Amino acid sequence: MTSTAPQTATQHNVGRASIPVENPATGEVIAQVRNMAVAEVAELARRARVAQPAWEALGFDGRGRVLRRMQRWLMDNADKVITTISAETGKAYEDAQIAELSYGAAAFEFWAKKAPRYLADEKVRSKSIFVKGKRLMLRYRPIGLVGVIGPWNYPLTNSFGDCIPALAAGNAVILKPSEITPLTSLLLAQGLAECGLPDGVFAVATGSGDTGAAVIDEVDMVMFTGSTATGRKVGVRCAERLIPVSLELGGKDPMVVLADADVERASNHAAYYSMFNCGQTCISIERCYVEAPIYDDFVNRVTEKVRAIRQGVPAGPGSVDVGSLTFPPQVATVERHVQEACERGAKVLTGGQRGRDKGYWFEPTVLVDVDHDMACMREETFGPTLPIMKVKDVDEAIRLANDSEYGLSAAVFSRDLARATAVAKQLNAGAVTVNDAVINYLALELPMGGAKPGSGSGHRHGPGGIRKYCRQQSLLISRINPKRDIHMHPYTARRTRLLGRALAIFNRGLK
Ligand code: TXE
Repeated sequence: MTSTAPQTATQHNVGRASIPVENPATGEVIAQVRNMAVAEVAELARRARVAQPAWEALGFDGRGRVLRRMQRWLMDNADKVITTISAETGKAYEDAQIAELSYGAAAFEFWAKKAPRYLADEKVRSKSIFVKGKRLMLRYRPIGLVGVIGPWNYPLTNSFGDCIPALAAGNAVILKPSEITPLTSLLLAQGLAECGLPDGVFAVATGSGDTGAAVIDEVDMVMFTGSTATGRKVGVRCAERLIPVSLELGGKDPMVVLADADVERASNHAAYYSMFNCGQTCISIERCYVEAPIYDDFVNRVTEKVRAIRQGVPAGPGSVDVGSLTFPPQVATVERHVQEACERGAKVLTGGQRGRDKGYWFEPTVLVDVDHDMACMREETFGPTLPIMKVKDVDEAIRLANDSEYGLSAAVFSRDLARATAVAKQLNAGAVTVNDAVINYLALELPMGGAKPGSGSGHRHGPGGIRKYCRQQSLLISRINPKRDIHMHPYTARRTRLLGRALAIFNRGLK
């Protein structure tokens, strides 16, 4: 994997004091941001640690008020937020509206509402004879200072989005956005300040991978989203510091289409969710397995739909369906996967070429006659390609879908819901959708995370999506308090016998 891994953004920026931010759809430099050094990150951390206790002391209601104000702020500034995201990622206006703005607004409301429930003190009952009559309680306390290190494909959802539950839990947060897309995070930091977030509680550490490493060295917990290769480095550094880490890494998400599927619905989902956000979604459809009887029909429909996609420089609502790639080296990765597949016998049904205009472009592409020796079926392409493979039966589809180092997401299409659900349960992925795809990410109640190491460890969303930003504290409160408890020194034969009898009765009772 290492020899074919794409160049990282960090390699472009080593030693620079500032980093140019490009609009990847035009190639134009639209801003410069600081490439923060170790000392600057340390100062952000110092200020965050000073500010955190008062933020925690505000309680769920006080923090929830700030978060709900931010939900309104996002909607009041919707066009500005969408335009900023679109300018630094090259994505279509609607891609930013559907998957970023709508997610962000919902997430502020969700965590403001759910934090008090998910983090409420829990009464615990114990069978231990030694704690009879004592009060036992489990509490969730904020971990302190959380570092969120994010990627470039969804600057609001995947990067800033993880800061929301961390803040709702009462932590201070330092966000290290991708050096490719830092502007959305800076805009949202301004929004949080306008909504009354106390100074220092949230900071954006702009910079390259070295800045990210400096963040890890300062914080009490890390939430990382990005490549499997960098995730491994982040995991090692966290292990050296003995701090917890949650990793959301790559995906090579399969779609299985059974012979009794609604071919029109399945092909619409395949075409849309493979090309949405120019294919740069960790849970997008990256490869497709279709049972032989409907294969030709499915391929024809998908090809027709992908051919009709309007790709171009986003210029507001409705202007294009798909924008550019965001990360410059991604063009070479996508091209390599398509070329290598063709050299080994695959066929391009539509697309297949990089764009010639300024910016970073690759055409929406459908590939057939592919097999599992090809990079396009094994490595994360993270671009606008859909390789489709014919399978003889459902067992072959399941075997091939599971033949991957990744296990983030998967989809099954069939009119027989019971059968599709049974297939879904056999797929080794953190989340599986039936007759749908990707949309599970917007159900914040439902955990999402990798089922195999290549896709990371830990989850976002659901109760675990906020508890991971907390330390568990167990409390035991003794209410009946004799001067000395029966099991204490000095040990005597009589008391030992009594205790033995009590244990025997107690453990028989447990049967
Ligand atoms: O990712 P990195 P890059 C995949 C996609 C892409 C490849 C590389 O295939 O081609 O990853 O993209 C920070 N310590 N995905 O280079 O390196 C870095 O600055 C601490 C899939 O952008 O993983 C950025 O903020 N931090 C993915 C973040 O890590 C470090 C989404 C992610 O960068 C660091 C994006 C270090 N040593 C890309 N080195 C998905 N699963 O959604 C870098 N960083």
